[in-house]
Amino acid sequence: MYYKTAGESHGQGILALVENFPAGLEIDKSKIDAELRRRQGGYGRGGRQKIEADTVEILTGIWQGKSTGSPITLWIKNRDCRIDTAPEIMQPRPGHADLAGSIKYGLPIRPILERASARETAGRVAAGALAKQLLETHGMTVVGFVRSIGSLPLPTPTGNFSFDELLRRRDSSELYTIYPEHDTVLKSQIDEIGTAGDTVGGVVEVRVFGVPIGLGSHTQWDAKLDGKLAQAVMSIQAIKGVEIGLGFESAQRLGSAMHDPIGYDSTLEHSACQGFVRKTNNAGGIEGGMSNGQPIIIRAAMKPIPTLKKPLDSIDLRTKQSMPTIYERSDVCAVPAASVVVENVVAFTIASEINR
Ligand code: EPS
Repeated sequence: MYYKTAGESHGQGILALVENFPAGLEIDKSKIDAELRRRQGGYGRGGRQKIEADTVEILTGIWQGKSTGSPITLWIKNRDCRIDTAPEIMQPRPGHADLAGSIKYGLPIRPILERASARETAGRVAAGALAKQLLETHGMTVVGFVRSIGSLPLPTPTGNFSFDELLRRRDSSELYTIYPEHDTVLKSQIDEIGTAGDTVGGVVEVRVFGVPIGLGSHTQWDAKLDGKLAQAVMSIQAIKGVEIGLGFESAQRLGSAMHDPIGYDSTLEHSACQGFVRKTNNAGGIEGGMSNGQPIIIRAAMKPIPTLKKPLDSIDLRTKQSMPTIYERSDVCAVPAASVVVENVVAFTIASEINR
């Protein structure tokens, strides 16, 4: 199972084509729409989301409410469709695809930014929300949330939170964190940053519950589950770091304080872990490129969005003279939205492993 996306930020819309989705699954379109709605939300979003009201149209691959095994086409229409009249930009924005894309393809910046835009993630979320419905039939659940925004610390969640508890907490926070009591402080931080004409990034985390032992493989570099997840997540716009389990912190620990000792509990024989229990999950549910029956835990670092009200130094591509970047509008903070994108991208990657 795999997917591709197509579409431009201010073109007619965004499309996702999902191949090799199994036949016979009942598909609930409202679950895809709910994820699209969540992706548009979160405190700190810019003016664009007041224009768009994303819903999916399923163009192919579903018959009488069920998947047919044929390619599934998911279509999300853009309301702000003005690509042909949108102004040309001559100053590439530091941090964006503008400079490298324009030079590589020998094109003006406009067609580059239109495809590089994070609007494309609407397609990834639609594909992921479809894949989640396959995961559900295998008893797997996925939840994504915001771990931090900017430099403001949030408590570190313990490994003991259940899926339901994480979901309940996350859905009561305007910032999609699992500590809604910190929303006020985070919101005023975002307001201050926005007033200063700046943008802010953060860290998001995704946990997958009910993952059986043995997804992925140790046998080849491109069959490893951690490698597949890292590529899927790292390819999301503005993501600059990915870690699984303890991630970078594991480099500082001794082996005895890192690896998760193995125990056996026969009452769990019929669950995902087949009875093989761990007191800790520092490995984040993956050992040797394979799922080990523990929840998968993956984090991603999102850089601040490169479109800033406060201009940055750049060069006019025609004259090669110094010119500040120009600004139309942007998000001050899209970290909550990124948590939805990472959640759905992870869901798709795991679902592809059960349906190879
Ligand atoms: C984006 C620029 C902004 C964001 C956009 C990503 O769009 P606009 O230029 O129309 O204001 O809002 O994200 C989305 C449209 C979205 O749906 O997430 C960019 O340049 O990457």
